[in-house]
Amino acid sequence: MNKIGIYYAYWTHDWDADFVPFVSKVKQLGFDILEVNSGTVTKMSNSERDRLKTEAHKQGIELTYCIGLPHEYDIASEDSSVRRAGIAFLKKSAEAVKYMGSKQLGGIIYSSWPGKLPGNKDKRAFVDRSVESMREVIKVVEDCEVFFNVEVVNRFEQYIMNTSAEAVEYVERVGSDHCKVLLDSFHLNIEEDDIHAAIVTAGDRLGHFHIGETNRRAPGRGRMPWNEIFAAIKQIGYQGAISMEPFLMPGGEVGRDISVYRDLRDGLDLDEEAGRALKFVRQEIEQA
Ligand SMILES: [Mn+2]
Repeated sequence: MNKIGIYYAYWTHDWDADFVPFVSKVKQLGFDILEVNSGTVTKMSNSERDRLKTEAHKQGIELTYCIGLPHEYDIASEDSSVRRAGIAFLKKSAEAVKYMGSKQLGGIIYSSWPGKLPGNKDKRAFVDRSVESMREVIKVVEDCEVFFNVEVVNRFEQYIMNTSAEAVEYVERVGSDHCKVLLDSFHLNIEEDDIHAAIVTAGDRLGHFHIGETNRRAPGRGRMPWNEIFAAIKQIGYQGAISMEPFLMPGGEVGRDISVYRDLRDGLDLDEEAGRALKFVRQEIEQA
């Protein structure tokens, strides 16, 4: 059975947070993994990292990492100084993940988030620059023995890759087993003709998987075709992490950046809802 995680920002209004209290929270709810913001961990001192690492070890919780790079670190940028800054930040991020004793970092690490293709520009030049930057980053990722997973997101959030096929082409061009694909059911639902086929297309290139309903409610509340998704996951023999990313609360940086404009909690207790979704996901995987 795949290990199941949840993203800390389900509970926060800000991207920067103290992750330590969330370790015991997700443990009590029954999760295997807490997914945190790699930007915050990259900026931490070693003693701050030690505090989080110790707590995760004590609770038996694995940590995975996610980020949408800010514009100043866009490794696809036309501005070489921006690309240099992004490459340096991603190298530091790989070293931070290694320091934590963790393995997986993913997200929009190939450009910036949210990212729109500048008008009248050829996308291919941006993809080429991103691949070239990532080839440099991935050497450090390999040395650190960690994995960078490029997340396929919908057209309203990024332009470099919107489909599983585009992501596979990207990681093949990067040419390292340490650069893999991150698929997310929320984004798959918007862009793919066939969700099952998209997961099969990623195949053994799949390095991480995000789940959520079509409106980013927790799994089990909407019309996401879970049986189709988990059957595909089983078909390709994916053994990696499955991390849920529900976003229910409007307000703050998180509500603003995720475009949560209405309260999706509907009176639900967030902890109970996460626990319910976890049971639902484990049951769906078993039945698929
Ligand atoms: Mn995601």
